[in-house]
Amino acid sequence: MNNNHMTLGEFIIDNQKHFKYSSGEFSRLINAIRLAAKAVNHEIRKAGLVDITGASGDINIQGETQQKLDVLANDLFKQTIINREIVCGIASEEEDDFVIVHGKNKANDNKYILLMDPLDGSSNIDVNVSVGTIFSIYRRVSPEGTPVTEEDFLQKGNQQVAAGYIAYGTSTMLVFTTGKGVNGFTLNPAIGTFYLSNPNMKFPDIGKIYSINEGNYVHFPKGVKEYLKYCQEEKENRPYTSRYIGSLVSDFHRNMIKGGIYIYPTSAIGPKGKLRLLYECNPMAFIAEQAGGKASDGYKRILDLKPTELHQRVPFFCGNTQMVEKTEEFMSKYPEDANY
Ligand code: P6P
Repeated sequence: MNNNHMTLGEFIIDNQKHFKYSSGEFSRLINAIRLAAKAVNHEIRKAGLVDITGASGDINIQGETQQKLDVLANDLFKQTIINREIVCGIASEEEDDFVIVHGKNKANDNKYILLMDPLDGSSNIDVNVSVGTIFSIYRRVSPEGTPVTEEDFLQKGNQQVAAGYIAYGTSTMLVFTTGKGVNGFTLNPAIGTFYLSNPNMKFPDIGKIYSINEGNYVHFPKGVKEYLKYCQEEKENRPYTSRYIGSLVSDFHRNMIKGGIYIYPTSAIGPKGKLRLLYECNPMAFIAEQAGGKASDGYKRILDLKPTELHQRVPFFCGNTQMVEKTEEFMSKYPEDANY
């Protein structure tokens, strides 16, 4: 990495004037996420060693003190964010309910809430496949100085002030948006600094990759089955290519760079789909739209969906605008409740 690339710290300073809320708070938010990302990255990079040598860090050979990595990631992000005195509440895939964060003074005047999937795809750790962290940030809607409420977490995705992910892949990348486009930063592990490696990320106009777990084909809605057959036809620059890592962050990141669509639909065995609206679909949808892409549940814009519960699942079609619109064309042939 030649050092004429801007660092994340410099980028934050240069861009905090664009953050439509308090600039200092934006900086503290992203700095906290940056610190937690480096800590989680460190744990992930040595995960395979714990069972072999136990020599890594303060974890003994039996791994007795080793927490499951997704719980460890959850605790690292939660503690780092809380210590920064910036949020009044946190929701996480690893927490049954939202966490009320009291500021130093009892009356909590922190203005933001954070929602996260601290380690998405964590089952891939055992087979050395990339995983990711996904985060989403809103301003609270309940009165400042009072404890955060569920209403704060059930805002529509179109109210997000920032969203991003960390991809723990062949390199570690932090990719985020505050509504002014999408920028990607790559960690130089030798010095622990994130550098702006992918400025102003955009989906290519044409996408030719589809990412879906075709093992569930027999359970898919008719519209999805017909779309897959469309992708596999020998005509009009098709067939497309199928690529599915089984890690949302990695599949999304590749599709944003190379052009593609990620689909996790409802199925006869999963009537609501698998992915969570609040801390997986909404943040990825915000990023996708900021990168010129689209995200829907097959019928409606993800960011316009009104959440009803913290861990609710929704079908997810996300990627190149033209590919998402083609899937919606097939899905619209069948009413939502008669798609099997
Ligand atoms: P399946 C990981 O558990 C995850 O939430 C996403 O990261 C990934 O795309 C999907 O589930 C994989 O699910 O059912 O295909 O194994």
